[in-house]
Amino acid sequence: MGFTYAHGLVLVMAAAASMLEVSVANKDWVSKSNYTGWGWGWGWSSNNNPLNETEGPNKIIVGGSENWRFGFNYSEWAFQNAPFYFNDTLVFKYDPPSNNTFPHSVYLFPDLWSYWNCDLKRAKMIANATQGGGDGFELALNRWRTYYFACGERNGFHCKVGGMRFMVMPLFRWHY
Ligand SMILES: *[C@@H]1O[C@H](CO)[C@@H](O)[C@H](O)[C@H]1NC(C)=O
Ligand SMILES: *[C@@H]1O[C@H](CO)[C@@H](O)[C@H](O)[C@H]1NC(C)=O
Ligand SMILES: *[C@@H]1O[C@H](CO)[C@@H](O)[C@H](O)[C@H]1NC(C)=O
Ligand SMILES: *[C@@H]1O[C@H](CO)[C@@H](O)[C@H](O)[C@H]1NC(C)=O
Ligand SMILES: *[C@@H]1O[C@H](CO)[C@@H](O)[C@H](O)[C@H]1NC(C)=O
Ligand SMILES: *[C@@H]1O[C@H](CO)[C@@H](O)[C@H](O)[C@H]1NC(C)=O
Ligand SMILES: [Cu+2]
Repeated sequence: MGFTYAHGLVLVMAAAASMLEVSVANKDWVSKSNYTGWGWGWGWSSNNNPLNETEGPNKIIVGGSENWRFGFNYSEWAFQNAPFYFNDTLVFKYDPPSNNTFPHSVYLFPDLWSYWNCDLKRAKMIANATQGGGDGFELALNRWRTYYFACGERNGFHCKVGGMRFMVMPLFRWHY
């Protein structure tokens, strides 16, 4: 378990550093540690729950109580709620389009370059504007890959300016 913890932390830091978005020197990164996800507290610094390795995969609501919306910093959220594990499920919740909400969606970028530039040309839509309603859109992290998520609305504006992007690299969980 000690190894899992350290291993996870190193990978999280590496992922965060490669994003160039999350500064480890940022004084806020320890204190702003409220756990906004939903689950049993696998986050390494996020809450008071001890690791409970008898639990199976978690369901994590992206953004916690903020859901999937414009103007929330999801790369920071992902950093604070890491690590995520193989077979965990991410849930994207957002209101369907109506007269008083702006639509959102979920896209996957193929690589870091397009993620970094919010370049949607080769991105794949995995959930359209209506699929975030109700219980939300669920995606199981069942591939050994880095997932580059973003909202695809307004031709990258939500991604670039609205903070609606983050990346996740699922880790192997040694024990259940
Ligand atoms: C998100 O937060 C990180 C770390 O605090 C910061 O570096 C980054 O610029 C923020 N991104 C947005 C879109 O506000
Ligand atoms: C974090 O938790 C503290 C104390 O529990 C609370 O006062 C604060 O409002 C919370 N911050 C956020 C962003 O939820
Ligand atoms: C871990 O979770 C299981 C299933 O919810 C529960 O039965 C068990 O008591 C928990 N163990 C600890 C140490 O919290
Ligand atoms: C992930 O879930 C699938 C289907 O439930 C299961 O067959 C597989 O063993 C799981 N893999 C890991 C590493 O937990
Ligand atoms: C949106 O507004 C139009 C005209 O203002 C109205 O006819 C329509 O019913 C509204 N739709 C919803 C979902 O509220
Ligand atoms: C979104 O996807 C759902 C499920 O595939 C489909 O039923 C719906 O028509 C789509 N909505 C739009 C606006 O494309
Ligand atoms: Cu959006």
